[in-house]
Formats: sequence, C-alpha cells, structure tokens
Amino acid sequence: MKIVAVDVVVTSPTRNFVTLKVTTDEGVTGLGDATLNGRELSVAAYLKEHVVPLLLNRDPANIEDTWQFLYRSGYWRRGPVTMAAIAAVDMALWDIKGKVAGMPVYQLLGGASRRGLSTYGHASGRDLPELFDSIRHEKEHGFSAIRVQTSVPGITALYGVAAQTQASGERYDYEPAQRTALPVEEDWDTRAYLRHLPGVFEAVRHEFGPDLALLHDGHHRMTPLQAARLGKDLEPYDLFWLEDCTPAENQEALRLVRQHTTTPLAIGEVFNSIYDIKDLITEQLIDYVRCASTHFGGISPLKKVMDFAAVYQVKSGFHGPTDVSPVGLAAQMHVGMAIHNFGLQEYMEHSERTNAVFEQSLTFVDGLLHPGDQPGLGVELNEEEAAKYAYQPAYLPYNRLADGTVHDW
Ligand code: EZ4
Ligand code: CO
Repeated sequence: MKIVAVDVVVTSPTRNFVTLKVTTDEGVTGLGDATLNGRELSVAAYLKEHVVPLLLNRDPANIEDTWQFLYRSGYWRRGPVTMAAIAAVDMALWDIKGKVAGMPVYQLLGGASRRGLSTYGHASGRDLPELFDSIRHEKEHGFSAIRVQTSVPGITALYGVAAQTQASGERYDYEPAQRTALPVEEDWDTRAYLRHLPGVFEAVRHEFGPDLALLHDGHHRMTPLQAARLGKDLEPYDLFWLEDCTPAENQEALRLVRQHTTTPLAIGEVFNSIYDIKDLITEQLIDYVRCASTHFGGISPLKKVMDFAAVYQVKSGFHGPTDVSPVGLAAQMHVGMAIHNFGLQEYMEHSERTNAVFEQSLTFVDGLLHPGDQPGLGVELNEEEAAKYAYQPAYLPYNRLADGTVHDW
C-alpha cells in the first residue's frame, strides 16, 4: 500500500481543531489529531509545508519507521509543534493499520486489559453550595472520580471555574481558550489560594463521604515549597491526585514536593517527549502520567512511556480536555484499554457540534468509557460539517499578580 494523499483539515465547530487525513492507494483513510491550543496554525503549516511531501508514496504500514524518520530527519527534535505534527501522522497510520486488519487499535496494542476506562469528570463552583451542586451533577452523570476547582476570595478570574465570570466578561465553562484578538489577562494570588483550598476540600469530603475520588489541578502555579505545603495540607482529604503542582519544565522540583507529602502527584499534559518525564518516573516522583497522545507524539510513544512507567508502578492519567480532539481522545483510549498500568482517563465530553464533525464509536456507560469496536480508531471526519466552521483566532488567558508581574497560568 502507498500513501497517495494527505490533507490538513482545520475546523472550528466550537473551538479550533487540526486534523490530518491520510489516504492510501486502496482508498483506506486514517485520521490524526494535531490540535495545539492557541497555536493551531503553526502545526497546520508544519504539516502542510514540511511533512505532507515526505509522506506521499510511503508505505502506511511502517508506523515505527515513519515515526523515527520524522523525529530524526527533522534534526530539531521535540517541542509541542513538532510532536503534535508527528502525533497526527502516527495516529493516522494506526487508524489505517486497524482498518486494514479489521480490528480496533487496542487489539493491535495487545488487546483489552479491562472492560472500559474509568473516567473523571469536572466540578467547580464559586461557593460551596454551587460546588456541591456541581459535584452531585457529575456523580449523577456516572462519574465516581471528580476534579474539584473552586473560586478563591480575592481572585477575580480563576482557571477551571465554570460559572465564574472571567476577565473577558464571558463564562468559559472549562474552555479556557477564548476567541479574542489578544490573550485575556487574569489575576492570581498564591497565598490566597493556599489559605482557601484546604477548607474547601474539608467541606467536600465531609459532604460526600470517603468513597468519592477527588482530584485537583494546580495548573503549574506553585513553587516546590508551596506545592509541598498544599500536598501536606490536603492529606487528610485523601486526594486521588494533585495535578501540575509546579511548572513542568523542572523535573527536580518534584523531589522537594515528594519528600514532604503522600498526596499522589500527576503531571505531564504539556510534555512532548519521554525525556520530559523519565526522571519523574525512574525516581518515582509521580504517580500518574498526564501526557496526551496529541502532544506526546502519538500512540506509539504513549504506549512506550506507559510500558516504561509500569516498571515503577506509575499509572496513566491521560489529559482529555476538549482541546484534544475526538481523534486524539480515541487514540489514548485505545492505549488505555491495552496497557496494564491504566489509572484514570479524563473525560470532558465534546460539544454537539464537535461530535457532528467527528463521528465517533465511543460509548460512556456508568462512568466507563470505551472506544468501540470499529476497525481503527473509531472516528470518521464528516468533511461537509467540518467545512461549515472556519478557523477562528483564539488564545489561552495569562496571569498577572497584583503588582503587574506575569505569573504562570
Ligand atoms: O488548561 O487543555 O487538566 N487540564 C488542563 C487543561 C488545559 C488546557 C490547555 O490547552 O489543565 O484545561
Ligand atoms: Co491540567
């Protein structure tokens, strides 16, 4: 078989998505997700200008060789743009291989290790009553693990709080990228956050009892010492994980955090290669790998990093926000089905319009997600629907402290 056409499709049903479509001379097609939130067109250009010409006439069966060729021949390795582009190619080739074999991709990765993927949902509130309602809503929806984000007195616009009026004056309902010409400025105060959060978790634990798995995302905002203190303060409330407690560039930061707390740690949504996470795994500084298929180079490296992590009893907790497209979500669901050291899958659910553009075989029953048994990834692109929604510039917000200093967002 030969690759005869490669298309880059940019569509914006409710947010921007970049999708790669690979077509073979036998008419088999494969899809890959190349969406990089707020920087979408850079990956689209990388693919169109530099990758598509290299794929034409290649044998789509040689997934590992193609991955290594794109990774090594580019010379400038790693980085989110490069790795999202390579990820899209990798996913599309796995999709094709599955369709040719007549099997869902998880079968090609070793078969099912479980009936489905345990997931976590998202709850948030401006105050405790609103937060409790939101948690009840997620529980009724089938989630037995829930991420809890809360407003903090003194902070106007806070990441992950759906009902809160954001700095732009709009609600962003977990969709932090906003369709504005410039990034929206938000505010932040670490001391206020550290004072407020433990009381919220105490109240939530008291209200919902010991069973419910509770998670929290620190979104890279703390120093190692602050993160260590938060981890310690939250120990009585038995978190399932504390995510992204420090900025992710510095793996050594987690050593200090780890020495001080037994709160489980998850990190990795901004990582794009195994080299970003290998010390965290070998030194057993984390418990969950948050990498996403889309930003980590695809299915092949995600399966490899999880096999490596298994040696150290580190589990998966793949990043599943709405900016990972249904194709990217499917890719990591197949990995999650196959690996032994699956932990928990984030599931945010895409909008109806997005689901009309990406027709999916996934099912979500009683909190268990399953990619379906269609050959390949189980996602087809409805190109007519996709063509209805042109790209719209959108940016993630950023933070400034009270004195005007830029802070991690
Ligand atoms: O801010 O995906 O855990 N989830 C997150 C996300 C990220 C966005 C950035 O594109 O931190 O909401
Ligand atoms: Co996060």
